Amino acid sequence: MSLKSNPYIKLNGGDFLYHLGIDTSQVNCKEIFHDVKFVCLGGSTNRMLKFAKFINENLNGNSEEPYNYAYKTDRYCLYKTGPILIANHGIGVPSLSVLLNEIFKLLFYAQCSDVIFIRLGTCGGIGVEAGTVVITDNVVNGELEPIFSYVSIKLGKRINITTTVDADLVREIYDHSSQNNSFTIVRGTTCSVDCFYEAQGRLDGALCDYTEEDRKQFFEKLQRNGVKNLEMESLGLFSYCHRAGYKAAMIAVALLNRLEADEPTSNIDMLKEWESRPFYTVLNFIRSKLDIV
Ligand code: R2B
Ligand code: URA
Repeated sequence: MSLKSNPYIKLNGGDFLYHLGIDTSQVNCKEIFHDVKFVCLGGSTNRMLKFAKFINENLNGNSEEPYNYAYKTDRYCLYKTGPILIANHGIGVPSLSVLLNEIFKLLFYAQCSDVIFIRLGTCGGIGVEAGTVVITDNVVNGELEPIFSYVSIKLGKRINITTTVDADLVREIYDHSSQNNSFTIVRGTTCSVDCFYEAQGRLDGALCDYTEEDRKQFFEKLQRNGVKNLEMESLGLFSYCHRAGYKAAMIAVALLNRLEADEPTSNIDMLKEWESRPFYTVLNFIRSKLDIV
């Protein structure tokens, strides 16, 4: 048996998942990971450890320190609590793509089925208040096209992949998340770009090749096109997951309203509280899927 998205990868071939530090000839992937149904991803290692603890406590009533399966490396962390795999992906699509390739292979070796990927992220809001949670229902690049673009060695060409978001999954997450929340949740288009500074129209980067007026026009264009947030991974997430045959969703908290500021607040306690808001949205959704009330 081989992987559908790559016939060269064989089930019993033996594989060193280098960036996770997992050697499949030493680790019994099927025994450990076979029951995985959700893969929850976020940028930072500490936030994902916090999320693993949160899920442990709220889903399993267990306060044990989660075990990091990727302990041999400091590139990524990898936790498992019940049917939920939790990892960090770093910043941007290149870092995310390395993790996704290795997680897709891990799920294949574990012979998992019907797995849903969810990114719990942070973002800059467009016309939404800081602290608002945005569920992506449409994704576009910096040119406002729903296209993920990469260069493949296939004929040395640029490949453009039209990228869509699963409307049923968005509805399901939204319907289950909008109960009992002390914060606002909205759905909207996410604009996914490759830089925190110039590609997001910031005036406070070290480099800036546009004017304040250009920036104003960019934000107006985003608003006219229903864009609610800016971030750096969702286009890659939706595109890679679709190619590998997985459903994916993106839930991100706005750290600021970009129509008002460039810099997120320096109030760390406030940032931490906002960053944990998508945890509740994901918990409600996973509970509903697992039929836990
Ligand atoms: C949101 O936050 C990070 C940049 O600060 C990046 O990973 C993203 O998409
Ligand atoms: N992440 C981003 O990519 N942009 C922001 O403004 C905040 C978080």
